[in-house]
Amino acid sequence: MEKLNTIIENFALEGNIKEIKPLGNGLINTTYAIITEGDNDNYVLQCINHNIFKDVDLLQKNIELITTQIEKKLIEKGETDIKRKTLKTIPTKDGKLYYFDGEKYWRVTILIPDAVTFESVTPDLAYQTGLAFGDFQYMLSELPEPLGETIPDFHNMEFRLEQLDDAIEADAAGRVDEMMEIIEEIDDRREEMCKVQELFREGKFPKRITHCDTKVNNILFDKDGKILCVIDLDTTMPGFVLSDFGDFMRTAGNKGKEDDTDLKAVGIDMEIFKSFAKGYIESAGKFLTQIEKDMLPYGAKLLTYMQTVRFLTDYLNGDTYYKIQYPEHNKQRTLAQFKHLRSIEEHEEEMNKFIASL
Ligand code: GN1
Ligand code: MG
Repeated sequence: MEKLNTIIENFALEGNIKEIKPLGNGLINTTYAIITEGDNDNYVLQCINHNIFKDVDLLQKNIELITTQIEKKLIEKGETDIKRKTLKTIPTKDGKLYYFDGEKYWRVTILIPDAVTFESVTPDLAYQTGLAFGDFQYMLSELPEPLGETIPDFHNMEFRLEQLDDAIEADAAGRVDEMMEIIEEIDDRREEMCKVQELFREGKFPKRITHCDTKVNNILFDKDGKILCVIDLDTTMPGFVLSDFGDFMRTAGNKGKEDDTDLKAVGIDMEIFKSFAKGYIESAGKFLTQIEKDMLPYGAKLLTYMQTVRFLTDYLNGDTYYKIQYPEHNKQRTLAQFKHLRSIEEHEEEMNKFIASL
């Protein structure tokens, strides 16, 4: 904590610091809340995972573009609660968007007051969130400058499968044998899961600006259950709308947890699916093409499949990417994601019918 104090001194913060404490449970960056004395703003200090986000300049410039655009759009709409609905970066004392301490990269934003996050939501919250994501994508459809890819090929399914193949080939942790059954299940679905990329190459499926990490705990709500804003903007970049729809179904749409040890608890919650889809199509309907709308249930499958592949790859590599809490954590995550995928597959027809009815 001593070290954190000296890091914070480099940022243009107001007020005296009372307390610094860990915040949230992200799997990538390390996050702290900075609580100040009196009525001053509180802040969020984050150590950027530089192994994963290699180009911090590009990352922070993207975020500045995104938040400036959201702020502008909200003001145009007559929104008054701007401070709680945009996640502006607090610059360093010399006006930079991050601070490099010679080893690590740090950034600061305001800690949005009176906000909460959830690991699961009610149907009503899911509906609100659907509306908000449609809006988020819409607001970012007219950025003054294009966004860069903060992680190249982030949601590229073909690339994720290549990474899995490399991991199987290397078998660095000696875990391939025990995962053979699931590796075969993954294989069976390869072609289908790369279909959207094929459609993109044929010019039949567009790319837009998408958040690419719409797990439910990346959304801030106020105390009355109204959505405030979407956080964790690191992966907001060009992608398929399926990513954002799908990641919400992968997380909030799961009756269990992404790493549930009780696989029986895992599976799609159709109430959440329907409520979110309704909200999302209400707001995104104004720009979605027919094929994008029709393929939303496929998106739920795709993102859950992709996350299964990513957790499995990390398990085979010996846990080099995701933070883990126990040695078999990535294995448990893989099994839980796969169980969720199976459940989505079982409900696909019902999902398709519902989307068609909207
Ligand atoms: C990571 O940062 P966090 O924990 O919100 C990951 C997502 C995964 C998610 C799985 C940059 O998100 O892509 O879907 O874990 N972020 C990155 O829980 O890889
Ligand atoms: Mg997060």
